[in-house]
Amino acid sequence: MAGTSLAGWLLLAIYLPTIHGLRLAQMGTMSPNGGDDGVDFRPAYHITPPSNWMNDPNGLMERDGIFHVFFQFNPSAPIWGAPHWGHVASRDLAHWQRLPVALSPEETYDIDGVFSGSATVLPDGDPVIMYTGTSRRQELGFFWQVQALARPENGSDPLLQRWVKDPRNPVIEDAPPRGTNFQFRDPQTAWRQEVGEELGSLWLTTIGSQVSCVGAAPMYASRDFVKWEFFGYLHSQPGVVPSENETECTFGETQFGAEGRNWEVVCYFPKRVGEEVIHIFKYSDQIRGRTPFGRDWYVLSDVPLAFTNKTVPGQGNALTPSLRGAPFAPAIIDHGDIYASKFFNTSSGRLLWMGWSFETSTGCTGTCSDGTPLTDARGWQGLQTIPREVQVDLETGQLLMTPIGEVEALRSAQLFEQGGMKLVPGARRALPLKFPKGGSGGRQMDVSATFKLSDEASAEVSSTGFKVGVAVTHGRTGALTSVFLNGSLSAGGGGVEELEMWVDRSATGGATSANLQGGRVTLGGVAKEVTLRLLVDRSVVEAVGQGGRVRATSRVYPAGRGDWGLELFNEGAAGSVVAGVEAWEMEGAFVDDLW
Ligand code: DQQ
Repeated sequence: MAGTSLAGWLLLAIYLPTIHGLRLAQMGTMSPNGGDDGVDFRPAYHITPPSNWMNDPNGLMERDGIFHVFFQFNPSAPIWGAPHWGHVASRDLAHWQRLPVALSPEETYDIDGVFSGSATVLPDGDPVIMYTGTSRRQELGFFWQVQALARPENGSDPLLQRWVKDPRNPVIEDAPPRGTNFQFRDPQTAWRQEVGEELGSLWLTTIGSQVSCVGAAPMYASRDFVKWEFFGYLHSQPGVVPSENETECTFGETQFGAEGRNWEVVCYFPKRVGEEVIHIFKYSDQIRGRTPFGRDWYVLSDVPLAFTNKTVPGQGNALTPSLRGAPFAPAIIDHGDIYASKFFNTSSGRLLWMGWSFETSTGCTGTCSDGTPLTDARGWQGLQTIPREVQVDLETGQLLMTPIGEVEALRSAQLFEQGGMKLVPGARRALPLKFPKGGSGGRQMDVSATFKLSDEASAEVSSTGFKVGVAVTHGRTGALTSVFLNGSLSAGGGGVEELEMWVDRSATGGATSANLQGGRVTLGGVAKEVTLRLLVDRSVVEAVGQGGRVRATSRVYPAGRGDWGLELFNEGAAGSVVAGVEAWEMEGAFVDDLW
């Protein structure tokens, strides 16, 4: 296949298992460090694998009032390998039941991995999964990728526990023209679309790809969901020119996407906002040397899709990312340890999002897919975020993404509630949390904090530094994770004009990704108050700032034992703020039976 070095693929195929073999051999002599006892770091209310390795969310759907989350799962080891589809289901998006593996590699076309994919609920109510089947063709050495279908064995089983692969698989074998079957995966939930008078209404899907050495989202069209044909490009990597000579994409570039020249887990969802339709497109890219090396992006557009069927990415893409006449530059979905996330629609028309948060503990590189002695000893890796509600804010031209309201069903004891707490500049205040007996000691918390500018701060006329936040303290060692909002006040007084949110892990210990994760918040006006929401769950802090305008999901591995706590701080020079905080203990999400 053009663009691929055979020696390179072979090297990787041999290299990864060998490395892991060595690590497993070391395990017997290794003892986990403080606090890492295999239980402490496993989140309780986030979806985690029953054991071993988890990565991308797959096949997200609601069917007859049951929500299904499938996920990339290696049942044999706590490292990436021969993906299966694990499965959990829920009736309320808060409590989840673990179900048997839904799809396993067992056919010639998927023998080396049932890679990522999606579910589409057809108009008759029957769901169908489209996934990527991979086989390591001996002569090619690496993962040859084709698309395949699976349907429930028994549509009347509300839990959809058993899945049958379509005998006509693979249903899409041809990568797009000038593409490669080595970079052709993760079909997206299909949508039905009028594509012109001649063709009428078709099913369309889009598949993460590399074409002519650029990241691309080719579309495939079908009338019957079985026969699919290339249908031009939905979108492709902005700012790069497709290569005339595909062999310029050498091994490293093709597999790991140097310069992001390969797109994975692409998603497209149109969303009605008032009278208009906003087109939301998402992709995942990897860039060696970037921290984080994997990242998820979105673009928005108010321009209708225009189908051209062109065969070169970027020359007639259907989607033009543009809002209110201005080009829409790719925006970061989450500044933390997130990759391969997905959007999905509920039957009531809500648009939700969920992402894989990989481990970043000591020794991990990238997404920790080849493990470390520590992750081997823990016996599991990876989690899914709490689903987030997605709204389009047309005023500021961005997505607002907040943890779904349903997660509040997991709140048990209220640990703290108080408003009107004045924090003068330099103040730091530990909150007296009331822990319930038998609870998590602050390791599982839902925290909301509001910081209002006091009159004296609002009256400031200079552009003074503003920095307020919440620190999660991790037991007796003094380790802490700070989440803060900083920026400046408007020159004319009255509020915060510039704002950023950051998760600071420099005093947490144990994470290998950047200590500071966060970024700028687009406010759309001067703000009188700023807000933080933290979902703390043992080794993850999901931080959401300013009503979903900024998100960072950060993994934390504090070594300390003893109760965790919360501290408020005001480190800015901008004047006093008045804080309000509510915090709850969170119950575990897993149940034996949904009824
Ligand atoms: N992981 C899957 C692929 C996908 C990648 C394999 C993203 O299908 O492209 O486990 O993490």
